[in-house]
Amino acid sequence: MSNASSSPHYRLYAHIGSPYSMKMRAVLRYRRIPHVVIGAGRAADWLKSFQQVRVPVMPVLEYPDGTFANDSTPLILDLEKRHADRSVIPEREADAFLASLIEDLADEWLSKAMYAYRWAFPEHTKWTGRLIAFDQHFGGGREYIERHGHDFETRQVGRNPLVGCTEANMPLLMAIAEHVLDALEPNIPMRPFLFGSRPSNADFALFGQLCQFTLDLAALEPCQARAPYTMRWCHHLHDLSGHEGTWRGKREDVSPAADALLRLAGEAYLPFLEANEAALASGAERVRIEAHGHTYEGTPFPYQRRCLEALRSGYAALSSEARSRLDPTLEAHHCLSVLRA
Ligand SMILES: N[C@@H](CCC(=O)N[C@@H](CS)C(=O)NCC(=O)O)C(=O)O
Repeated sequence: MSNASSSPHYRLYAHIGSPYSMKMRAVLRYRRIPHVVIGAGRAADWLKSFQQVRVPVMPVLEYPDGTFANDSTPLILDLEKRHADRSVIPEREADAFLASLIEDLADEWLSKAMYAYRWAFPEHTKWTGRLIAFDQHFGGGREYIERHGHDFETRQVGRNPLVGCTEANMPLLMAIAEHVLDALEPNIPMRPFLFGSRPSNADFALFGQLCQFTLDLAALEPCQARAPYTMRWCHHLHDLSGHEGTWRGKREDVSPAADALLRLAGEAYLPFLEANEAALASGAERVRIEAHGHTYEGTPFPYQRRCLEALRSGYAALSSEARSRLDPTLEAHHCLSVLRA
């Protein structure tokens, strides 16, 4: 029985190999919210934490009052209500909306490239399985780790078709990673964050996925060669507890990286969300899009329909002033019609 109810801090059940775990841990650290991480070697505890939430996905956050919740996007928003300092939601309304769109793109689209790098390169998955089992069963001994590593690898590779990491989709999945790295790399040396000199929920979401590229064997070399500063940036984002910055000033534009990411949203991610919604509505078993000269075909998911609904209601809730500021950019990047639908 945990004594969390009398404990003044949060407990994050998390792993270094879990992108959303790293996103949440980085937010808690940056925001200086007292917490401990239940990770390496605490497999039994985080499995128990899964029993406290509706959908067993990582990370799970245990609140100081002993309640549990997961799903990083609403968790981050909930922490905003409970803690005032060092917010990660940009203060300008229009920027906050763009940040939510980029956060979503990172969580739901870049994540497919992350999964592909991790589990769709057969020459690497044996070691990936073992290394993640090492994290989960830290100190468990080589034999135990290797047995669990093999089981984990088998399970995760078996999920490739479900998450869209098929051979036919690989060119598109790799193009997602390349577009994101190319959006960030030229800007990161001068402007490490998208909406000023402090990090937003969008920066942390991108980081969550990208920091896995610094761990995964298939991603390491190509990403390092393509985007060395972005890879290094990931190591900084892990702990920005000492960072001080401001949101952008009136005369300062959003980073050109945000613009490039919006272009990616308009070319691929939002069309994917729209096709996903249409497939669910018509009962089609497959969702299919063309983007960047490649094809993506996969299983439709209700979770991603909810993502689209959330983006649309975020757009609909904007003040007319914010909307008139945003619309030309959204229109130029082919994002507007999907958001208005
Ligand atoms: N939308 C969730 C996604 C969380 C998620 O998918 N977590 C992965 C690990 S990174 C997971 O636990 N997958 C289930 C599994 O591996 O059994 C979030 O933002 O937190």
